[in-house]
Amino acid sequence: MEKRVVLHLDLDYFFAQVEERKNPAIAGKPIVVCIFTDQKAWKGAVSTANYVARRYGVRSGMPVSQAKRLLENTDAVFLPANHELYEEVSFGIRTILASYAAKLEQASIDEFYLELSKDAGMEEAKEIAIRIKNAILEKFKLTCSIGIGPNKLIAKIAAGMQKPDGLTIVEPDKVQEFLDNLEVEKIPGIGKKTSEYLRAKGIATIRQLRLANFAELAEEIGKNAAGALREAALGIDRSEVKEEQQKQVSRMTTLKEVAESAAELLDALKELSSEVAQQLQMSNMMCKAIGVILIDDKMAAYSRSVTISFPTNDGSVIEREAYELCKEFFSENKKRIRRIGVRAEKLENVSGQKTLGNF
Ligand code: TTP
Ligand code: MG
Ligand code: MG
Repeated sequence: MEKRVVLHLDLDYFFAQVEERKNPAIAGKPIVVCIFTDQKAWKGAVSTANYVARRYGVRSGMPVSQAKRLLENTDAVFLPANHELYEEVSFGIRTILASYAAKLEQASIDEFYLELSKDAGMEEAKEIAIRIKNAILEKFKLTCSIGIGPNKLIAKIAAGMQKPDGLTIVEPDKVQEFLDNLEVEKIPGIGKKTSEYLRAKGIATIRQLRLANFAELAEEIGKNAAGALREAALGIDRSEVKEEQQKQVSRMTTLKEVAESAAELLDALKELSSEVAQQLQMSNMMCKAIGVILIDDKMAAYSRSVTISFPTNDGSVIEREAYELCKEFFSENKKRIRRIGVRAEKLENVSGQKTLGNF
């Protein structure tokens, strides 16, 4: 087996941290980001909460009404999720990470795997991790937690060990020692059912799992599941860091002056569209949809997109569509726009073949 150095990065209380950065006045208060179905009636689910709110027992997925009860008599702030903004930040972070990795895989909106170059040792990996943390802090004022290990499994578990703002490094010859004392629930993907099953058998730690009777496990939960548990308990993970094809190309800029009409955005749109087009041409891609992102002076983000009838990588076509989208936006909204982005979506290779995962 070839020696690898894999780094896993997960942003700390991601949506809530972005909200905190956007509005420093709420920092230090319990912050709950909510997916509301009815905001006035406090209906919906908690998307995430900052660590202050978590101390009161607030968790992702719980009903907003329950979080409200837990935080009664505090100065808690409940905010609706602003997905566009989180996507934009996520994309920016991805761009930073790309420059540090031989291979980069985005596992979720706030989670990434990086495979470092083959001859990078653990010391170098540590330096890279520190540089990445600083770059994200400097550019986005966000903290993250990083784990480094010889494979994805170990890197991911390590990243969760010292949240927030953690950095945990597991040397290849320390893997078993690292795993043995952990509870079985630390293995990613172990659901409630498996956890209950193992605990009922007296298997609570990874050491106990490693020493368990696997023939018996295989009999009871199937060969595949038991085999997967055994490999995890031994710290074995052969899966590769999968570099997906690009799904979108986008460029953003901060305006010199606040814009309140599409006409005021024309220069910026021209430049951004031309940059997006160049990037598409360089990667031998066409787009079948074009989007704009508009961010106002209160940091609220809005996006609009349109599917076009034939694929393009022509800057003037992108610019025209983006301009129409901005006109449409201003006809419906009176906002003061500070940042603008142009995005090419639904990418396909020039040969006409769809790139994987676009649809
Ligand atoms: P996570 O990385 O699981 O959580 P987190 O970043 O908020 O906190 P942690 O410091 O523990 O990493 O998820 C990333 C984002 O995904 C999170 O900020 C909000 C969103 N999310 C949901 O909307 N619903 C959910 O149930 C979960 C788990 C996450
Ligand atoms: Mg996170
Ligand atoms: Mg995550």
